[in-house]
Amino acid sequence: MKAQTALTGLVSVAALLPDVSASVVVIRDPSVEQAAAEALAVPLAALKRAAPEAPNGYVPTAVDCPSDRPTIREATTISNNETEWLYVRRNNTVSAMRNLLGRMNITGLDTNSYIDSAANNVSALPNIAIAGSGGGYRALMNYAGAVAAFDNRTSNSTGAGQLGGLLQSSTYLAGLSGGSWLVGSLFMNNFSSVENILTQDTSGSNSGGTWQFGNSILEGPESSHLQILSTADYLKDIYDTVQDKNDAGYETTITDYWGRALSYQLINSSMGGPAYTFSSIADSDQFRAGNTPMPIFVADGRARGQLVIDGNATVYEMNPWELGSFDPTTYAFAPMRYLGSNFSDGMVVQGDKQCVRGFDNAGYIMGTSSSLFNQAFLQINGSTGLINEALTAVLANIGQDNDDIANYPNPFFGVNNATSRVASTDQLTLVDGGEDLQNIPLHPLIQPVRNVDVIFAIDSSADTTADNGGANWPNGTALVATYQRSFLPIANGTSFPSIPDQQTFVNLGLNNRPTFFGCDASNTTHMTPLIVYIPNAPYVYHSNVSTYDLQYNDTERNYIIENGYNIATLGNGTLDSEWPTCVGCAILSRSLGRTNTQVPDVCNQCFQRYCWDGTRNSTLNTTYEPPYKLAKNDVLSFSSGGLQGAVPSLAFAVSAVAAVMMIM
Ligand SMILES: *[C@@H]1O[C@H](CO)[C@@H](O)[C@H](O)[C@H]1NC(C)=O
Ligand SMILES: *[C@@H]1O[C@H](CO)[C@@H](O)[C@H](O)[C@H]1NC(C)=O
Ligand SMILES: *[C@@H]1O[C@H](CO)[C@@H](O)[C@H](O)[C@H]1NC(C)=O
Ligand SMILES: *[C@@H]1O[C@H](CO)[C@@H](O)[C@H](O)[C@H]1NC(C)=O
Ligand SMILES: *[C@@H]1O[C@H](CO)[C@@H](O)[C@H](O)[C@H]1NC(C)=O
Ligand SMILES: *[C@@H]1O[C@H](CO)[C@@H](O)[C@H](O)[C@H]1NC(C)=O
Ligand SMILES: *[C@@H]1O[C@H](CO)[C@@H](O)[C@H](O)[C@H]1NC(C)=O
Ligand SMILES: *[C@@H]1O[C@H](CO)[C@@H](O)[C@H](O)[C@H]1NC(C)=O
Ligand SMILES: *[C@@H]1O[C@H](CO)[C@@H](O)[C@H](O)[C@H]1NC(C)=O
Ligand SMILES: *[C@@H]1O[C@H](CO)[C@@H](O)[C@H](O)[C@H]1NC(C)=O
Ligand SMILES: *[C@@H]1O[C@H](CO)[C@@H](O)[C@H](O)[C@H]1NC(C)=O
Ligand SMILES: CC(=O)N[C@H]1CO[C@H](CO)[C@@H](O)[C@@H]1O
Repeated sequence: MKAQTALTGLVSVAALLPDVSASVVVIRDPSVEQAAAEALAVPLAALKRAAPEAPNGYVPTAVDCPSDRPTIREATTISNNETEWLYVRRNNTVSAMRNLLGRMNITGLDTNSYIDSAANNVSALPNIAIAGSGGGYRALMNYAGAVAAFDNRTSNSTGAGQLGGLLQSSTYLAGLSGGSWLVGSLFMNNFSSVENILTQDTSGSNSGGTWQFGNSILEGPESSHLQILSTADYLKDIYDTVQDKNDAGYETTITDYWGRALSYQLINSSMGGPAYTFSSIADSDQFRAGNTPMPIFVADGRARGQLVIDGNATVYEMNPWELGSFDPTTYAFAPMRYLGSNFSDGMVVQGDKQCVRGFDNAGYIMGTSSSLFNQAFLQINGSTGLINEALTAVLANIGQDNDDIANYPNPFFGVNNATSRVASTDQLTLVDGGEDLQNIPLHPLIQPVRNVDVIFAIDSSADTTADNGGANWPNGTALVATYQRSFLPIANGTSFPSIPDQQTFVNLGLNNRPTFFGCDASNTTHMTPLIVYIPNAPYVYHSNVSTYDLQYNDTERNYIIENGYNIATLGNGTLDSEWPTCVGCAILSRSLGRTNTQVPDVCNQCFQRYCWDGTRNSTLNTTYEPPYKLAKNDVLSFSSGGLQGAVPSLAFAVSAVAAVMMIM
């Protein structure tokens, strides 16, 4: 139950800065000056985390351009910012990798001296990426479990059977849709560990930590930073901030509401931190010092009026410095910090106050990668019963008005006129990165200019449709989509390991245990990373909850995260005590090839066990009911009954958004 208290109207920003005792009380619904005061409070603190640095909260604001005016660059390579940052980060991964591989018991290879010699020869050093798929809260939680397992700050994560330190060894941490919520939430919270985020709230259910999923996203969390929050105030705040952006002349869409609502659940700051920008990550101390990997989100381009998306869609990435695409249909990058500015022919138009700051609101960027409303619309056309006519009408309206996309004043206007699809459009219209079925954010990681060696691909997709508990598991669709796209002209020099059809995935159990693809580097014409595919499966909990379930109590949240931890570690080595060795071999594989180093026997044994060997079995079989992978006494169950009726959450969510838009 929520109650209005004397605290309502006041919010404390002390917990913006968990390690600092400074406490600033600001007024709710702040004016421009008040918001500026809140933003100013932050530099007072010693620690510079991703920050509420937008000049005017959620509302983008025109400012004077810096002396070197922002420009659009061609996508021939990565940005200078990334190149410079890589130098620092990759150097930092040396000792992390040395520690990690040293624990992995790779008999026959002196990993210490191997890594030490690679330290002076960056082309020998393994280059690791981690990618988390879409799939709503299921994806957020499953990815959180895997990232916790990879994080050496997690308790006991550096013991036998464990993989702690893989996160510290990695260069890139990518997220798509629900996967971007996890990555975004970690970065907006000063790259806290998952364990730290979870232990912020220890007093039972829905007790006020950052990840309060017990209330649906349209009800709002119980509290926002020590402040009891009523649903009405929550919705009004969301509505008001979006309205203010609209009044300032920016065309808003349903993604604005969605992004604001997500912020309340993912950003540990009062009122969902309306002034937190994605580009502020680039300025945070931890990131600049190369103590974290580089976050990358993915979204798809979708023209107005177009509903179905296929492999020819332009894939965009968002990173702390830039938004753009390597695809020839755009082939350019824009500075993240100045999104919203009036760019033309690759430059901001001349004049004072032509640069815009604050458009890259962190929630909006996460909302862009996950604007799944169009997807919902497509599903309704094919589904019956579940969703009522009224909702269908609402969604149809949204679809007709094209309100289901994220709008960006198009920074690529007049750029690459001959080949770009967006050279002559005013708005750049982006949608959920999974709509082209490439539901794992592999696209930025297979770009040859990034030289990634190995991608740990955490797949929480809901592909299977079988009854009896067999629905909402992955079946390899995301990998198949990326593989097939690699043959289209739009692939523009990227390539991908051979991937079998989905029925083979199911029949051979490739969707039920980790599988390596592309082990033989010589089997593809161009360089490809090795893919360590880690599919969602029931180890200790049936984590195949619906994408559209937007509500989880703390117990179920923790169970899904724990299941994810077990997926990544094979039950802490219970299912294969050599799993950490095999992960080490996957990390080293491409590097060993480049340095002409003999592959140790233990690695060859690993590859026999985990590499897909080219076998196919496409016999039609629609049954998929995976049993628990761990023994009964490891399986998690709820102690008492009290089953809550399942809320038709998407219906609720969408009608509530519509209600907010209409009522207020
Ligand atoms: C990115 O690099 C440019 C110069 O290439 C520099 O002016 C800018 O400050 C850098 N951005 C960040 C966030 O470090
Ligand atoms: C690389 O990292 C080591 C510590 O791990 C540090 O001593 C050294 O200065 C760094 N080198 C560069 C070029 O940043
Ligand atoms: C985790 O790894 C980092 C990078 O190698 C290292 O600095 C840190 O001490 C490690 N932390 C723990 C708890 O092992
Ligand atoms: C390391 O692997 C070897 C086999 O290559 C095995 O005999 C040994 O027991 C393992 N050591 C540990 C600590 O797991
Ligand atoms: C870590 O290991 C110790 C000793 O085995 C155990 O008591 C503790 O509960 C473990 N912590 C976690 C978070 O699993
Ligand atoms: C993608 O575009 C190419 C031409 O660039 C075309 O040949 C192909 O049919 C398209 N594929 C799909 C799936 O639309
Ligand atoms: C591209 O198109 C824009 C507007 O349509 C035009 O202003 C610009 O000159 C063109 N650029 C080139 C290089 O042709
Ligand atoms: C795999 O998933 C797709 C949806 O992503 C579905 O259409 C297809 O029927 C599934 N195939 C199998 C064999 O599970
Ligand atoms: C949490 O949710 C699960 C699944 O809906 C339910 O079985 C369980 O009783 C709930 N626990 C609490 C404490 O509400
Ligand atoms: C593996 O370790 C994690 C973290 O310590 C724990 O949550 C999980 O239950 C363990 N799994 C098994 C099967 O013991
Ligand atoms: C090797 O490449 C061929 C041709 O693309 C493909 O059919 C085969 O499945 C690949 N083998 C493996 C193990 O990936
Ligand atoms: C490797 C490759 O084909 N690169 C092309 C990608 O697209 C751009 C823009 O069309 C071309 O200039 C590159 O040559």
